[in-house]
Amino acid sequence: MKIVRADVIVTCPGRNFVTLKVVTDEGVYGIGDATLNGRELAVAAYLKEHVCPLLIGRDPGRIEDIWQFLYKGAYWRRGPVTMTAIAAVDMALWDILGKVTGMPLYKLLGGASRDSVMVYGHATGRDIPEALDRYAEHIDQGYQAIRIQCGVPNMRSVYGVSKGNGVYEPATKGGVEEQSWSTEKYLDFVPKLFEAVRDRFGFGTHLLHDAHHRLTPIEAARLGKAVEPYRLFWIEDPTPAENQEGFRLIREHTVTPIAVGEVFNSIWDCKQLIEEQLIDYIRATLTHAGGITHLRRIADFASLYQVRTGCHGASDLSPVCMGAALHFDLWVPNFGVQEYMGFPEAALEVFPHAWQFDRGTMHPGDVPGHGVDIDEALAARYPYDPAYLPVARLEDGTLWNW
Ligand code: EZ4
Ligand code: CO
Repeated sequence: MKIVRADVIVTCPGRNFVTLKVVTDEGVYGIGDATLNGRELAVAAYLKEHVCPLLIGRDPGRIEDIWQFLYKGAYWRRGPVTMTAIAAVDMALWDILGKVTGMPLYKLLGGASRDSVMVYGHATGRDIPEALDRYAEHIDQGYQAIRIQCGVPNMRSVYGVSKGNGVYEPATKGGVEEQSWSTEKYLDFVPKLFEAVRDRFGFGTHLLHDAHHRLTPIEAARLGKAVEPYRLFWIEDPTPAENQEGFRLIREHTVTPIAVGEVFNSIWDCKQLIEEQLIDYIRATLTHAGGITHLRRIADFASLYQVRTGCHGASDLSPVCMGAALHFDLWVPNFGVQEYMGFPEAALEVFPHAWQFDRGTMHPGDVPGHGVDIDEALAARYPYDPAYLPVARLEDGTLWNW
């Protein structure tokens, strides 16, 4: 079997997605997600100009060799653009292998380690009562794990809160939106949010929160310590993680579990965090961290240190990534939780999928491969529409971490 074509499909059914379709001489094809939020066309060009031509004529069954070829062979290793492109190829090749062997991806990986995958949803509100109402809705839908984000009093805007009544979408059209941030106001307020959740709903749900890299290590330590009574499942991205040793300071002060890594693209981004047991959950995901072949390596390494997975699953990771991730989650022995934000209706139509949601859990389905396809004719009806993540500035105008 040989690869005869590799096409890049850019589409915007409610938000932008980049998809790779790898076609073989036997007509079997595989699909991979190559979406890098806000920098979509860089990956599309990397694939189109530099990767797709190199795939032609290769045996799609040599997944590991093609991964090594694209990683080592480029000379320029790592980085989000490169690793997202490699991930898309890898995902598509695993999809082909599944179709050829007639097996769902999770069986190829070693079979299911659990009956279903626990996912967490997002409850966001402009203030505490609204956030609690959203939290209650998630409980009604069967969620066992819920992330809460809430507007901070006297702050102009806050990350993770949807505009109007729509679902929160981590990208805005028509330029880069500027939002404001005050660590002082946030730190004074946010423990009250968790207290309100536990007061109203008790301790029966896993409570999660994303600090979105806004704190310094000592501020993160203070937050972790202050919220220990509310027993969070995790605080996510408390501080930027380029400096992995920064997390030692957090660890010295608090037992609140830490999740990090949605922006990571290789095992080198989290090697120290994992081996020094500075985190509890690794959030790297298939699309941005080199696909199944590389994420499996990260998860196996993490398992040595009892670090569990908590894959990023925002709506900017396409339904293709969602499908592949659910296979991965169903198999991976050291699974923690999977993020699930849902998708715009149009995206669900463009990407026919075997995965299903059922009362706070998900299953990838049992069709061969990862079970997600793309309707190219429908995709063509949604042209690319540039959108960017917002940026955050301190109240004095200083550009801050998003
Ligand atoms: O900002 O997916 O946990 N989820 C998040 C997301 C990220 C976006 C980045 O593209 O932090 O909303
Ligand atoms: Co996050």
